[in-house]
Amino acid sequence: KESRAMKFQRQHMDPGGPSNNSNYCNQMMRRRHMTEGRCKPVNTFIHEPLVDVQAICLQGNITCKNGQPNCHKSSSSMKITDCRVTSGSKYPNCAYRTSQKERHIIVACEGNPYVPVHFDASV
Ligand code: PAX
Repeated sequence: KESRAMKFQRQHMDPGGPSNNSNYCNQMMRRRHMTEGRCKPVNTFIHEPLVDVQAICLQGNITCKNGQPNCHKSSSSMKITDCRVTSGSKYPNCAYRTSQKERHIIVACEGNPYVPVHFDASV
């Protein structure tokens, strides 16, 4: 079974990116299986090495949006792409707007090893 840590990598890691291609989100949301059953409304891909994203779990500890205490904010800004479903998108034809950004990111971490399992926000 896919662990929470592996699911985070599938949904959020793309160290080889970004591609400056307006179809990036349409392709990646499908390729990473986030358009099955429904169109996942919002999803962020991170274009930084996995070790740098895992290291966020050792950086500034903050409260998550859901009130849990296990969130961490990256000390550096990171290259990301936000994917947001378009208003006219109708499942199973999921259509996304692609926006590239450089932001500090907030992830929730769990386990031993203590690794990212949820993407909370970018700021
Ligand atoms: P998730 O299901 O929220 O969390 P995501 O991050 O890819 O998935 P399972 O067993 O899978 O249910 N977990 C936590 N979740 C939330 N908060 C804390 N503190 C926490 N600690 C552990 C994946 C797993 O992490 C567990 C949680 O129980 C899950 O376990 O975001 C909705 C989705 O949109 C993404 C982030 C979320 O997907 P929202 O609005 O509820 O915060 N998303 C959102 C994004 O990618 N980019 C964005 O900018 C925003 C706003």
